[in-house]
Amino acid sequence: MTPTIQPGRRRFIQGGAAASALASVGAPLYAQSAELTFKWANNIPLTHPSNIRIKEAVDAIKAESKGKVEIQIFPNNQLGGDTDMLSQVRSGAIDIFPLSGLILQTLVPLAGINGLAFAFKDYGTVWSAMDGELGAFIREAIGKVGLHTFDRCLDNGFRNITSSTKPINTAADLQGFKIRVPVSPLWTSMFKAFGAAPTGINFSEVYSALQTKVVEGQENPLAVIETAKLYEVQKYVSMTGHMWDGQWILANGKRWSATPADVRTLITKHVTDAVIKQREDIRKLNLGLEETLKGKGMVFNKPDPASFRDTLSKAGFYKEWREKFGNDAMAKLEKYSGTLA
Ligand code: X2X
Repeated sequence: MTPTIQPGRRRFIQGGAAASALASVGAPLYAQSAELTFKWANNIPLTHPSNIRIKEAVDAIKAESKGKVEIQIFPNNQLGGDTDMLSQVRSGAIDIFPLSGLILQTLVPLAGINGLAFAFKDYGTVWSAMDGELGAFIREAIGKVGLHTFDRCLDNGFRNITSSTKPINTAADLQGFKIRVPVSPLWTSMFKAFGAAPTGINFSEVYSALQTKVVEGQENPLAVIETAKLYEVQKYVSMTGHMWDGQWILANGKRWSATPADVRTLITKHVTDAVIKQREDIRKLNLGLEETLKGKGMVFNKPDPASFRDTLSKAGFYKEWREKFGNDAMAKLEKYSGTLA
């Protein structure tokens, strides 16, 4: 019996391997160029662990697909600020884009829930929640707006406040403090509840906003403060650890479902691998970065979280967000965080 040829069912990568074997016998060079290209864009420099690990994944995907699948990385807001990149991943101008759940909140309200102040006491709790029931619940909500979400999110980190004017020791120091926050309802609400004067600014504009003193301060994990060189325009780091933030890796839904299944599996495998390594990098980096940043002239202090938490409670912050997220969602979070009030 002669084998039936079913081109529609041929696996993309196998087909590619056969094609490139032919191509190597004196065929023109273009036959070896990638057949599927994806644009991956983000908001941070190439030196940040997220980009270092994603670059490794991209190289592995290219090698394993024999050059057929190529992901191009556009780091450091080259394709626009976060708000703009979010529109582009929805329209398909960008294929893959990691974004903080809190910024995604403008589109998927529930996605901000992990940013509730002081929800997570440590990384163990963060990953149980985000790789567990809470994360699954959030991904389901993201799926409803036509975006594919990879199962595991990148670590951005626990966030700390920096300032060019003064250290923040207690919540009272935040009264009237001009602080940049990412463009997100939860972030703005949190800093208003602290009594500060927050302005929503995309990360692409943060360095210049700090340099020109449009704002006095901002808040970010140490790995971002270091790789984006914010130490050049900020003096104090107050280790408030007021919230944990991570990035969901989003893909344009149509592009993703039109991608052959074996390519999706290949990309997912290497991206997941990169995320696991990236999380470990950030954890280790954060342990050593205090010394590095002190060496750049930054001054550190470690505030007691109590005054910050009390201020938020008294301002009705947790009550307001419990109503917005709803009891079901809050129950999923509080399974890991304990009661937030
Ligand atoms: O915009 C920020 O502050 C950053 C870099 O932490 C995020 O991606 C949310």
